[in-house]
Amino acid sequence: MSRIQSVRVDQIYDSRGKATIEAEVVLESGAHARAGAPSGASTGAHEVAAFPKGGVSAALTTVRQRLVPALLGLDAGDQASVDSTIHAIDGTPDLSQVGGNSATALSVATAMAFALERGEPLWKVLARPGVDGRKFPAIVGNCLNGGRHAIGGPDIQEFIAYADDADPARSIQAALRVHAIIGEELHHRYPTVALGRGDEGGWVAAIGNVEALEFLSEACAQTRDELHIPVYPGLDLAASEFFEAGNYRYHDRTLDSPGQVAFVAELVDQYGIRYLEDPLDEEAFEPFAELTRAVGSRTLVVGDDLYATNVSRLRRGIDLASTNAVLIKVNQVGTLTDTLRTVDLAGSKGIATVTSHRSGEVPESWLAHVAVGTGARALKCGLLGGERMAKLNELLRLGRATGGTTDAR
Ligand code: 2PG
Ligand code: MG
Repeated sequence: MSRIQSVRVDQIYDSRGKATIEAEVVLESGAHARAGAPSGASTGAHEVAAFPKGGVSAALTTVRQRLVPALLGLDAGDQASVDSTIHAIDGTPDLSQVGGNSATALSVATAMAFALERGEPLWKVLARPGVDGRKFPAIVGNCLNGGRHAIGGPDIQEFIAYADDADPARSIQAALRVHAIIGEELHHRYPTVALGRGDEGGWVAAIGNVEALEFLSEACAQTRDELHIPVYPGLDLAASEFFEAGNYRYHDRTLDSPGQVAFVAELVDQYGIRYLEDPLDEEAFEPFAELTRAVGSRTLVVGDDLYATNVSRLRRGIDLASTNAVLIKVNQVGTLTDTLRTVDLAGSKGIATVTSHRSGEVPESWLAHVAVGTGARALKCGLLGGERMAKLNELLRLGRATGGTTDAR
């Protein structure tokens, strides 16, 4: 038994300079690991509370006084009982006493300590049936930012390079190339205008949605020609952020729900989009289903705020055929056990999973292991900045360690 000997939680900062939580778990064997939790900006209404009222300091007090004593002596190899202890001590449906970020940091640090004790990589401890570590996710690489992640940019939150090579090294290379070409082209077209980068490393420019899509699709086409790697345009609209009183409000147009479905379906066909996240409001299960019926054979239709990694919301989406994919963010739901429950439901119903970072991240690499261990269809973790590179570089290492993939796409 891998008994937990001590647990420490502390405040650290995320990539936006906002306070978050880190946990360290030490086992009786001496094995120990640390994990930090990320934070979102465009958070879904159905996510657990990242922190209790009172923020990080209130979370630290509650965890230290009430949760840590309950975790001592538990078996780190029994993730389900560690995670159910977190829920039992919290006692609320949305983890609003200890906070989802404390839950994530504690849950992941426990799994990491256990993996270290066993001398195994984290992905193996998390591995779902049939996962052998030789199948790698496509890369969802954020190239241009808008919405809440970039003041002054387009309404759409993320313009994405979806790089879908079986070899993660090639996918990463292609996504980075698309990012670089967009930077060069923006500079070329607007030589005297200042260019910035958003929260996730994508470019920020004062351009509209359609112009941004044109930059993106041209950069993908050029990269395909140069490198012969399958890379195509993708979007995360984060549509709940501009959905007001039944309408989708863009800077230049207002669309009702059928109008939004038609507009997005047209974009998919016009630009050859293969990755489409949150094109509709987080309560729009039926309109999502309409859109998936229209374009789901040509693109992943991914629910992020729609599901919030929550198993019962995903069940509803499956019943209504709302999407063909689900975004997986550990701290949207709290613990690894909650996360794996959602992953397993998706797997049993043929719904693809996309393992995702948050816009405020920590410079850690465990997310790459969650992606590989859960057999994710894609890993979304941004492209530039140390906190994003930590995950991409870990995926490269995992690719090398297992000798790469044998599967063709
Ligand atoms: C999203 C994420 C990450 P946030 O909407 O998918 O890209 O953003 O972490 O702000 O919710
Ligand atoms: Mg999203």
